[in-house]
Amino acid sequence: LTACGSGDSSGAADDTITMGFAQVGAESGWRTANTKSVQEAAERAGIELKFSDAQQKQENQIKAIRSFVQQRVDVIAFSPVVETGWDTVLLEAQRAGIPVILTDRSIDSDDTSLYETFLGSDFVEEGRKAGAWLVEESQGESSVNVVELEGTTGAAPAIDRHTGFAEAIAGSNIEIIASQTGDFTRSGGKQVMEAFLKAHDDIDVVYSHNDDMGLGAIEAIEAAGLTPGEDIKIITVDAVKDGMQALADGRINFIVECNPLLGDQLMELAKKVVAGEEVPERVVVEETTFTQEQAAEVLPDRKY
Ligand code: GYE
Repeated sequence: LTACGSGDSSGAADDTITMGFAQVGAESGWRTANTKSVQEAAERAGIELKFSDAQQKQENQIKAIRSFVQQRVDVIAFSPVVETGWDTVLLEAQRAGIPVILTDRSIDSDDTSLYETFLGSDFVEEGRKAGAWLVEESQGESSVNVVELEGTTGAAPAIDRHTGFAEAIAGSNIEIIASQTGDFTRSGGKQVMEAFLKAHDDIDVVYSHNDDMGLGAIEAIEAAGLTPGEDIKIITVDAVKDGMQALADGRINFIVECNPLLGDQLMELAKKVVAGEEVPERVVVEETTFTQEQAAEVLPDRKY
C-alpha cells in the first residue's frame, strides 16, 4: 500500500482511539487534579479525547454520553454524578456497540453488562479509616459530637463515606448529631457549617466528605470566633494540596487520601477494552491516610 498523506486532512491514523469522557464538573481540587490527569494521560497514550464537563448535573452528563454515541467514539468513560438512573443511556451505548468504562464513581444498577470495568477508590473503606481514627482519638472521653458535611446527594462517595464512617463508630462514644450536603464545594461546606454552628453549641468534630467542604467549614468556624483543629476537630477525605497545607498548619486534624490520578490506568484499560481484551471488572486504587506530622513531611513533593 502506498500512502498519500497530503489528502488526509484529519492527520489521524485510522487506528487512533477516540474516547468520550463525561466528567462530573469542576467542584473541587480533587476534580481539577483528576481532569488534568485524564487529559495528560490521553495525550501520552495517543488517545483522542472528547471531554465534556457536566457541571454536577446528571442531565448534562446523559446528554454528553448520547452525543458521544452519535459521534461513534470508540470508548466512553465517565464518572457518574449520582449512582442511579443510568440504564437507559448506557443501553443506547451498548446497542451502538460502544464499550463504557466507569471511572472514579460507580453506578447502582442490576445490569452489570452495561459497563466493562470500574476503576476507582473504595469509598466505604475511606469512611472506615476516618471513623477508626476518631474512635482511637476519642478514647477516654465521655461523649463526642460529630457534624457531617456530606458530598453530593446520591453520589457514590457521599453514600459510601457515610456508611464506612457510621460502621466504624458504631457502639462507641461518638455520635453524628447533624448531617447535611455541601455538594463537595467549598462554598457549600461553609454555608452548611454556618447553619450547624447556629443550631448547635456542642460540636466537637466535623467529618467532611472532602477537603474543599472542610476548608469552607474552617472559614465558618473562624468567623464564629473558634479555632479549627482545636475547639473543633476536622477530619476530611482527598488529601489535595490545600487540604494537606491546612493539615500541616494544624487547622485540619486528619485526612484520608483519595487518589485522583487515574488517567494512566484509565487509558490502559481503554486500549484493552477497544482491542477486545479481558479486563478485571473492578480496579481499586491504593490509598493511605495522613496525620498533621505526616502532612508536613510529604507536602513539598505533593503533585496536586
Ligand atoms: O472526593 C470530591 C469530588 O468522586 C472521589 O468527588 C470523588 C469525589 C472527591 O468532588 O472532592
